[in-house]
Amino acid sequence: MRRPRTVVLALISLLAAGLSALPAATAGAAEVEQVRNGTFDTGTDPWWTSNVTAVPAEGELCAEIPGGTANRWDSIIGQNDLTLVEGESYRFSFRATGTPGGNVARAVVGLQVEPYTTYFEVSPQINVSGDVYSYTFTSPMDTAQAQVALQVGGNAADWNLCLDDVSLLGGVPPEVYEPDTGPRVRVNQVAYTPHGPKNATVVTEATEPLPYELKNADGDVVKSGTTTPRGTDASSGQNVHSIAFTDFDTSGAGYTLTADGETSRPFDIGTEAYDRLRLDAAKFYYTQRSGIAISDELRPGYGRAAGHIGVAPNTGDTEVPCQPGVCDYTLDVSGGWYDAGDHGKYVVNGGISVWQLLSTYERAKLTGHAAELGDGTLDIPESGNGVPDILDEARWELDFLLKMQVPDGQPLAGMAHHKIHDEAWTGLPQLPATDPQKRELHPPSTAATLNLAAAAAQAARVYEHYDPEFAADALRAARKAWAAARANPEMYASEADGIGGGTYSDRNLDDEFYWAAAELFLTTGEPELRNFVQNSPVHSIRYDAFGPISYDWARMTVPARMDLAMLPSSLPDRDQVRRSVIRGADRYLAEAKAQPYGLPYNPDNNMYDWGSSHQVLNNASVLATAYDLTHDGKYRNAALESMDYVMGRNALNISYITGYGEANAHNQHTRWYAHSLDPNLPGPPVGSLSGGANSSIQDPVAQAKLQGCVGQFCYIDDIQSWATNEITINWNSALTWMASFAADQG
Ligand code: 9MR
Repeated sequence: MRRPRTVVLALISLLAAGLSALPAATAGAAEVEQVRNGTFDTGTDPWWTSNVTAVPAEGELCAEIPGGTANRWDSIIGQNDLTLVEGESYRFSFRATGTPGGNVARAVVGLQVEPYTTYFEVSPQINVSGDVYSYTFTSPMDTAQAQVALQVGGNAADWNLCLDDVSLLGGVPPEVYEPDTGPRVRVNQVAYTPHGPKNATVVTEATEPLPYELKNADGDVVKSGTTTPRGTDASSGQNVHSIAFTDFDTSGAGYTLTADGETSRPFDIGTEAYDRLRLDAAKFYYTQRSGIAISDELRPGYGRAAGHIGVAPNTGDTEVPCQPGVCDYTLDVSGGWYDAGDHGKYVVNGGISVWQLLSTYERAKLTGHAAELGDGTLDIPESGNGVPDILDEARWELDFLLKMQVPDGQPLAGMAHHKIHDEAWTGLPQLPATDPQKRELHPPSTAATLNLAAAAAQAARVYEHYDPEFAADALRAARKAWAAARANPEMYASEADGIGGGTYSDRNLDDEFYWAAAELFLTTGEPELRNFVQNSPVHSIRYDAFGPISYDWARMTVPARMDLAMLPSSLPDRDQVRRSVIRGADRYLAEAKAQPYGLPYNPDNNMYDWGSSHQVLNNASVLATAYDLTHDGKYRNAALESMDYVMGRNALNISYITGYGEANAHNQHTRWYAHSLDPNLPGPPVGSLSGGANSSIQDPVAQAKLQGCVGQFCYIDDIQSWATNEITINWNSALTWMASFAADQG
């Protein structure tokens, strides 16, 4: 502990005066310090350092850190052999001074041995002012092999760091986190469509109806009425009322709703925001691209070097070996999109994302809106090539998916490798081009093979008009994958294969077989495939396909049904499929009506799923499809009303779409739009959907701040909350699909 001179002098004079008025210890009895010699009063033992040069200092640890290393962990100051107790909360704090200021340190509490799991991490900037950093987290583990470490590498130039008062205090109360939820009148903070539903939710203690006023931007009251009490909303635990002002249809900006003494955040009535969102949601993919430099001209502020093109320090993705023992060839699997905030590329999740973008286009074509997604709409390098931009964008991923297929002449030829990613998780922030880790192909899986088959089969019909050669290649690859999956129906990706990348493991593949067969059938019309579809256990009317979650990367029955319902084919029981989609929509319609926040998603036991905001949108897309099938306005209205939830009409009063709505998610978990960790990096692009509330709060930040959260409240806009606040290609595809539907209703 380095004491400022004045304090030292004051203490000396207190002692000299014979007084014993030393400050009382503030720690409660149960709070126990885990770190030894965190004040450096007795030298620097038992601290260890790696690739830093200790500088003599009194009462603190100062070190020179070399610049120009690639990773945070290339220079470390740490202490090992600490004990953590599962479920106990700890306050991790330290004082740090950096010269020059502005370098980033990664402060970690984690396992000191492989796989070096981090239980808590933050990456603050260290300044010349000498700041105290303090965080509370809850240990997910019992271990006597924990370490605290400051990983200080990965900065461009040499710098100096002084560290003091490092503390890991056990037994502290878990932090009480109070989200700023703003005014109690909750609206779609972006826009209601002029001829669509207009609903709001008021959080109040009142049990009787309350008066409300709708005001325009000038503050004139343009409508008034009374609220409808709705009782306690299970998804938030709040007592709420609802407001319906659907019949007000004058377009404009800056409207507000006032009730119970509170005024909502402003909103528009109009369609312009949906026209923009349709494109912004799809533009998200360009900056997720691997294997190509991102043009700063096309995306101002987002230009960056190409990631993983066989140029150091990357080791991939042009010649990627398998994990040891899996294969003895290498593959060029460059290109594709990074899955999310990580640098992994996964065939399973690539498949649904491609399907949803291609379906956005197929639906737009069927409903006469293809031009809105046409050539030149997305400002991508291919704009102007005569192909609709959304197809050019999906092609970037399709080419990658095809590269993941096991080549002819190798064992398991035709199967698809499940995924490719780093050997271990990289820290934040990390630009794709600076990722130095070893990349590996993971074993082929049946699920990945079926994703490839389905997406490539769909591509074969969608690209036929623009690029017949590619369409033919895609169909060949799809057939080969289909045959390989039939021959190897039970090759499951391991649930344990989650180091350095997600698992995307799924042991129920009836739905993936059904989806791949449906796409192949819709493209080729072949009777054998039709028979497969009709005999699939998930095709049966007795099979309940429309559960609380309609579909996601692991559940692909409903997308198959939607396509079989919408696209022309010789399926004899097509009407029955259509009726099943409409019955599914009826379920989500009932959920939306029953819930005061109007969302068509009501998970069992109120356990919000990982990526709940996209589950809301996927369920909404079933409603939208029922509207396309029936033209019954009740489905359209419920689908449009679902947008309210993701645009701010929710318990947290937050829009989950970056750049849309006055209070919006913009600190999502990502390694290269990591502005909240490094001011030199951009934040997530406008139109990025955050995963949203997740009741299982798997990450340390969510665990520290959201213990005991109810449904909608299990969310925090913090870059380290990877369980509640990530961005992914399959979530933005849900947003693209629904934004396009909503824009079409203008
Ligand atoms: O979206 C996936 C979610 O359904 C799973 O429950 C979760 C845990 O396996 O993984 C999510 O996907 C992540 C993937 O594994 C790695 N990239 C980021 C994805 C979003 O968090």
